[in-house]
Amino acid sequence: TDIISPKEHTVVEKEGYLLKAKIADGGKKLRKNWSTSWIVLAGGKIEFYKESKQSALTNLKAGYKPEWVDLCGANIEWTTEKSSRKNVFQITTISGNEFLLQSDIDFIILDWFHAIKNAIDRLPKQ
Ligand code: I3P
Repeated sequence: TDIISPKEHTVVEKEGYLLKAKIADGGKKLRKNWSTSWIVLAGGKIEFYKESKQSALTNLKAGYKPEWVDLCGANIEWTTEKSSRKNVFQITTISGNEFLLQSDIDFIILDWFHAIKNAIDRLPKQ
């Protein structure tokens, strides 16, 4: 696991709130449970914070490590089948983790889709 620390000079490419649901872990299906997450795209990975950005930063200083996904070799695609919600895309990692991300606001979810897709395309495939 990893955290964003000022020491690492990690460039944050994008950050913001989205609805998130993890639907598989290591290929094993999980019960869908949507929750708002503070999401940070940086250094070829995405970090998911359960709380607000402010408390996330406080927890980071205390050594709390967020959930994160390695985008190396990951796949991103829009889906209309895995949710009744609009504006949903899925990220699937090499390790078989599957996440749905959603926003009701079209430009917000489009910006996120393109930012994550660009990050994936810049990374090695394995
Ligand atoms: C699920 C919950 C999800 C919903 C899902 C339900 O019920 O309402 O929000 O997904 O639909 O099964 P529960 O909380 O009892 O697990 P969406 O909001 O994405 O539609 P699904 O079974 O069609 O995936």
